[in-house]
Amino acid sequence: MNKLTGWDDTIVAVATPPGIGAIGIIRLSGKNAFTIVHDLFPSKDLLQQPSHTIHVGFLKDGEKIIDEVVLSLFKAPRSYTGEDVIEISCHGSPFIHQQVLDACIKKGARLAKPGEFTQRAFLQGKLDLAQAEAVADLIASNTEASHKTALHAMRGGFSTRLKELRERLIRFSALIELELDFSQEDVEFADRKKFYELISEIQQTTTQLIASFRLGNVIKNGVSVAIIGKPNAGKSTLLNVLLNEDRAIVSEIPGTTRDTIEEVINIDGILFRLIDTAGIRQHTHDVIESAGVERSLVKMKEANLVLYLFDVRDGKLEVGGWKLDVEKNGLNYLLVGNKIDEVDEKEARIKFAELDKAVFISAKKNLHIEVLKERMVDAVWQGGVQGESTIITNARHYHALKEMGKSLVDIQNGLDSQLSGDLLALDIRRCLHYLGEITGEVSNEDTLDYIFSKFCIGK
Ligand SMILES: Nc1nc2c(ncn2[C@@H]2O[C@H](COP(=O)(O)OP(=O)(O)OP(=O)(O)O)[C@@H](O)[C@H]2O)c(=O)[nH]1
Ligand SMILES: [Mg+2]
Repeated sequence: MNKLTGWDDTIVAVATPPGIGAIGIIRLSGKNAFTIVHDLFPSKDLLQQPSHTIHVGFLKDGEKIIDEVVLSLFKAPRSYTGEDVIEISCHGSPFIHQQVLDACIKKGARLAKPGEFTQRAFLQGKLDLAQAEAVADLIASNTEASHKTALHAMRGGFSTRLKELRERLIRFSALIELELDFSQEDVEFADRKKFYELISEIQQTTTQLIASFRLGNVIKNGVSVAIIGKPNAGKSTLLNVLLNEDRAIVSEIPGTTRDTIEEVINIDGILFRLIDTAGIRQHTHDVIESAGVERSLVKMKEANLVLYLFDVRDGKLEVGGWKLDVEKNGLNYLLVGNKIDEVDEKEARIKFAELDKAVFISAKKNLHIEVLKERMVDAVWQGGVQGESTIITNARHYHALKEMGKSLVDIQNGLDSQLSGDLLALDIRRCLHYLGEITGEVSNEDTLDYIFSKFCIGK
């Protein structure tokens, strides 16, 4: 690992966001962190201080006082990176931050690259790769649900499980490779039945993780919700009431909304991207409106969830075209009967009784909107992935898991057809490779640079 470029340097960066604040933190990590700061901090002999202590004093560049600061000391290996780390808390002025950085660089530190602290934590074995990537997700998390999945992954989540499976697979692989050395003698060290069981177990975990990606992805990036329905159904009114503001124009003229409008709301810790669309009707001679209708249909197909809104005063819900579209595309949808304030609620429920999924609301009078929100949240969690269970959110992991899945099928087919040990060993190696890619046992400098370059500087 030591051959990575710049690995030996002591790195420095501002760890707090740019701009003015109450305090700012400059972080150093590397073998010279203590001597560098020691030279800038005359009031105490830092080299004699124990780990996990804090010290107040002036930070000086030669005779010039830069700031009065607080130092937090972390000696290797008990630090975030696993190396010697010092955090300098100074006053939150960008000018002071720059002065502190310059002084550290003058004494031999180098400016850290994005994510380099976390990269070092990974290289020192403090975190595996999946955990390190979860650190970036944790920083970026902006809802309760995305925070929870990132935290779970950072604390080991599924990588512990994958590592355990990988170790068991390595043991089998070693036995099979051993058989190859004795190929003349026709011996079997690896119990094929047990091996088959292990492969099924890995396959189960892999399939489950792959399936969780859809949900993981919506948790991370938000659930797109297309509000679809005939002109005048009240789609824009619904958007406004969900947002609690007059975002879209509402009028009694059918065909008011021409273009799609998107806004974001947070319901129960989940981010929803609401999309108000142009009302769908087949026979419009208005070119702009029909372009809008086209766009609505596209948005509907792309959405994670469709709210199909209808006016409860309509004689009967035309379940024709849209339902086919929704179901053909495997879309998740909720039927929403609007304008319940205009009719007798009980009668309406009886009239539409055959629509078992329907929710009845009045967008205009703000009736049962909470029920609709609950149903939207339920629609996201449906599919059984809940609470503590592991959810993957990272596209890199998803692709590695997919490849693993393919190699597992090959191994199984190989076992079924009593494939020779050397060919089986190849498939196993392929599977091990992808497993290791997720947790970082298998990695190269380019992949690492790519992953960590997406972090912010100072992390
Ligand atoms: N009584 C009643 N009227 C409503 C309700 N929701 C919307 N309306 C009215 O229905 C009319 C159409 O509402 P919009 O929200 O513009 O309908 P839309 O579906 O966006 O229509 P287009 O953009 O033309 O497709 C307006 O006059 C609204 O005030 C409701 O719950 N009850
Ligand atoms: Mg509208």
